[in-house]
Amino acid sequence: MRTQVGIVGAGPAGLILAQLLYLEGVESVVLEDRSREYVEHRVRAGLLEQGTVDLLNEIGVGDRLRREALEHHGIYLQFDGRREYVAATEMTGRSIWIYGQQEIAKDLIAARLAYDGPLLFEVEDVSVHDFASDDSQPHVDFTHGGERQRLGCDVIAGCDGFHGICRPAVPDGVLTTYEREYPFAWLGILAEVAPSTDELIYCHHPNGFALHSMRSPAISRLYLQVPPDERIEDWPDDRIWAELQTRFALEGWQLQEGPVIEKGITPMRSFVTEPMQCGRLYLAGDAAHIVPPTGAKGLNLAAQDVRILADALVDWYRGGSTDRLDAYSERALRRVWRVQDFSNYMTTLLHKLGQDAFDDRLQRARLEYVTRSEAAARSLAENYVGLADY
Ligand code: FAS
Ligand code: PHB
Repeated sequence: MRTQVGIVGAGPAGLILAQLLYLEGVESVVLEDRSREYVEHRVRAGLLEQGTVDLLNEIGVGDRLRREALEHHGIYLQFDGRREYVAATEMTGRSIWIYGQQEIAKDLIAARLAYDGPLLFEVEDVSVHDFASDDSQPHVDFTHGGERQRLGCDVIAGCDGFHGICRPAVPDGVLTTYEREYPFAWLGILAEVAPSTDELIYCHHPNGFALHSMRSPAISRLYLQVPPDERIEDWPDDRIWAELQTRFALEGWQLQEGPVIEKGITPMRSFVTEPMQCGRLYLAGDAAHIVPPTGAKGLNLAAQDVRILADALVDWYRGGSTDRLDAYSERALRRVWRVQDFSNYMTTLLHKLGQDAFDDRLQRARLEYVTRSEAAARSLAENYVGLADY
């Protein structure tokens, strides 16, 4: 097999990149090791920046999103038994949107298959080769339908997530990684109950952080901060609801409960790889960086990475210039570190950090500041809705 761009991974990064390239007449083949069923039902992100929604509309996969996504104009911060509103749209002119990651995957896969764009699911033993120098012959080896195959390509896009094979395939000494593990995790549930709030509630509580998000007018998405090694078996549904009631308790407001249809525990880490490229291999999305989900940035960052990469690839195919390809990492990393800083800020602002009493007071002071200072609230808002052209 031969193509121009070999894309490993059919998550948001890989599928958006394939669509961007297709619209510019650049060929690609997408290789995914899970089934279509799995990719289209994997519960992950739900909050989209205005910029991501604009991009999905631009590449022609926004029809259902425009009909079904929920537009939000701000968030609530809850602490010390009070709930304060951050009017993000009022301060930035940009909205945030609730639309499940699996819905985005369904829309992108449907678009890809509608024009017979090569997209292979359930590939096995994927490995990437011969990409490290600019005069190499990059190729991806894989097994599909029991047959070992080789995909020759000009460049490889590593969009295979944090646990993928592309980043580890880079020769030693090329990449530098920066990481931070947080001493807690998130227990997340999907529940068949109408959200008890019109917009997201980020809650700071002595027992730990809690988040009330949603997926639709009938489906709520809620998260609890739990210890890092917590087992989901130790959290029967009634214990989860009891703890959510405790953390969200507020005079005159009631959290509605309902059947839990999905639950899981997610580790909390920050991770960055520099550079995000090696020769003809380009890393994008979670393959290159992970942010704690407190800032709701992972998917949005993946979308921005591949927008930059696609523009640079089109430039190269159209005019032969590698300038933008050579600058891909530098350009993408500027936003990656902005988002890393914001995600760390939201995480340390709202989680129980096991700190001493002095730091406790400092955390309070920061929460107080962001709900009293217009300048502080605007800074949070502009990062939360997504910085344009950063
Ligand atoms: P992905 O991990 O999504 O996709 C990589 C793909 O590569 C997968 O389909 C995988 O199966 C495939 N793959 C892996 N190895 C392979 C191999 N060897 N061969 C072939 N294919 C391979 N982000 C937000 O922006 N907003 C949110 O609200 C938000 N909430 C989140 C909540 C949770 C609980 C979690 C865990 C994450 C959340 N995120 C959120 C972040 C999340 O959405 C990721 O950033 C996003 O999925 C990144 O997309 P990709 O880089 O495409 O990686
Ligand atoms: C979600 O809806 O899954 C979600 C929303 C906001 C976050 C994290 C996750 O900060």
